[in-house]
Amino acid sequence: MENSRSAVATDDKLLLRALQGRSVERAPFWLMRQAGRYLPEYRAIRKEVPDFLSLCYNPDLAVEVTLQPIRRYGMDAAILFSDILVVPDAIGVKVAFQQGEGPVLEPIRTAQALDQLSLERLHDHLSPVYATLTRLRAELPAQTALIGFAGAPWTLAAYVVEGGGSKDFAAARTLARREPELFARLIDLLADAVVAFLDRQVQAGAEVLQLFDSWAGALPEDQLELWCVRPVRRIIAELRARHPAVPVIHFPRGVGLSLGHVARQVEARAIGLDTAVPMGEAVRLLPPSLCLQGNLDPVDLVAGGAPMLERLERLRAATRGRPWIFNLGHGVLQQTDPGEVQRLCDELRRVPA
Ligand code: 1CP
Repeated sequence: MENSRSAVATDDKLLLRALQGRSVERAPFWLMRQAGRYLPEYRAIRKEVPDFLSLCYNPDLAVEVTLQPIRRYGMDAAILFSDILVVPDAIGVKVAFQQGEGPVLEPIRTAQALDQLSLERLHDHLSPVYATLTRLRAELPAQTALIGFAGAPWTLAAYVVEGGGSKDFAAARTLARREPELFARLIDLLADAVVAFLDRQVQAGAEVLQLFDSWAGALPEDQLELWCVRPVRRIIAELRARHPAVPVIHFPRGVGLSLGHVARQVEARAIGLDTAVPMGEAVRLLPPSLCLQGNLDPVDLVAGGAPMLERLERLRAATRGRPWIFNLGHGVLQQTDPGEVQRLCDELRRVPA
């Protein structure tokens, strides 16, 4: 039986209350990429490890960097420190992060290459991530929710086929058009891996899950349906069946006018809005019970000062009466001044009149 004290504590977390559609005294907030290179204490830890993935797979260090922004700013949620590319790494795609160059992957473009990948070693490989979550759950302040995450299948496939980052992911989109059956096998494998990974994240202590579909906006309508909407809908349905109380936030970056369709189809508990979506339009377009998350421009946080706080006021006004989680429209930029993050968080913690 569940310990009743911890059940009450969980229930009290502002982020969870907003995701359940319950009343909150102020909007909960966290920031995508709240841990990372804009923080000097992150850069100090990063120097201790030979490469970025070693940081993701070291529970002592991953716990520490997850907690760094919470200690400074007291966000309402901590997001596991890891990366979306640990999933390709765990199914057998070789992944490396080269200093200053971003990720480099062994590209998967043929049936033979795809046949080499499997789920067999997934949990073994990702066990340090589960250990990190369990320790975080024990160490976080009682009011701070713990967010686990994964990349959505299309975004992962885009990196896997391309062999790294790209402006337009043309190789991945071309393979999807030319060899839809092969591409569907890759998407299905990634979707199975994501379900298994997120299921274990919840068992290890994650209370909320976010699916990052950072490159959803690269797909035209029919392809968006095949490679984003359908697999994400399946992932969310399977997670809901296993963990009905755990909310999923979907972040389909860049989908523009398809936002309403995507949101209705995938049935996430909340939708992450990117920088380009006008909040007032999102409020009109999306179902009233759907929790909205977003979407201050990360550049507004770099620029900082009073104009940033004015943008925040506009978001507050546009979302009044709606379940809303404050976030950025994309991750914190490296050149961000930690003092401006403090200014923003102080204002977010103030309960508006
Ligand atoms: O050397 C370093 O310090 C590496 C910088 C870095 C960091 C701090 C990378 C490399 N990843 C991360 C952490 C990270 N990545 C988190 C940690 C938790 C937090 O938010 O605080 C998360 C959630 C991610 C997710 C992630 N990784 C996404 C989805 C979100 C997004 O930004 O769109 C993507 C696309 C990645 C890939 C990735 N990882 C790192 C880089 C440089 C990239 C992008 C490569 C490209 O430009 O395509």
